[in-house]
Amino acid sequence: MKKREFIKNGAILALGTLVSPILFDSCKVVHTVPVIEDSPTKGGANPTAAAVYEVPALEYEFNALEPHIDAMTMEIHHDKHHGAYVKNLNKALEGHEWATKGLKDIFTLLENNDKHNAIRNNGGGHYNHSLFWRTLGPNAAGVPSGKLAEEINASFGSFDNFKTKFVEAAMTVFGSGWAWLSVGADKKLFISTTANQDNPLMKNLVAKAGIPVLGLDVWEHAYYLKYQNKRKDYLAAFFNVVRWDRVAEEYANAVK
Ligand code: MN3
Repeated sequence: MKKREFIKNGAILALGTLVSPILFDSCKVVHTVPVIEDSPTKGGANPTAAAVYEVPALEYEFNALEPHIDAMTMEIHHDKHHGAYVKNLNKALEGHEWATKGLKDIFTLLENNDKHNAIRNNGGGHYNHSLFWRTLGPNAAGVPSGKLAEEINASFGSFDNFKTKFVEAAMTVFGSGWAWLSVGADKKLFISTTANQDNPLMKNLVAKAGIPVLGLDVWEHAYYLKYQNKRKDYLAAFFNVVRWDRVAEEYANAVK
């Protein structure tokens, strides 16, 4: 399928989700919709079938986030890096006892040992990047509104304070990892970081568990072509492409 058709179908399906979640669930090309893929795209009708995940199509062109995130970084990051996580996740789940479970369930089962490293790293890689692409977009510069804005103000004092704290956290990630804004069990927002492709849903692996609503990839592959060692410049640029309307959707689901 050509990219333009992909986008068109994605838009139609995205519209479909607004009016009919059932239609959406039964649609066979569900993976072209940029939602976070928690469950396998195959195996629904046959629960013993192996999970097969797919990289979600971007809703925007690779160059759409310029000058903040460059086209080549986006293309390599989405097609090659995310592509590899998905390929390796499918391989790791083949014949595995967890093959028919959704990723969110799998995340809660992970323990701090080396037993499931391939699923941990590649499952996290798939989930984290799916959230990342979904909460980015062109012409998105702005501030949160509504309940999310109120909660950010209540938790961090102001949106500017939140950004400062989020950037500080992202700067402390040594090597590869992520910075997160999540909703905890108490329904309050908190900032945290994880190493590698771990995320706050992996409750046995993190200091504080929660449901992530915004993730920032601070692996060098996310920024090195444009920013080299200047991670802080990348972090500042990131806020120009955050879709707060999408973060608000994730937040609304997390506090349900
Ligand atoms: Mn990445």
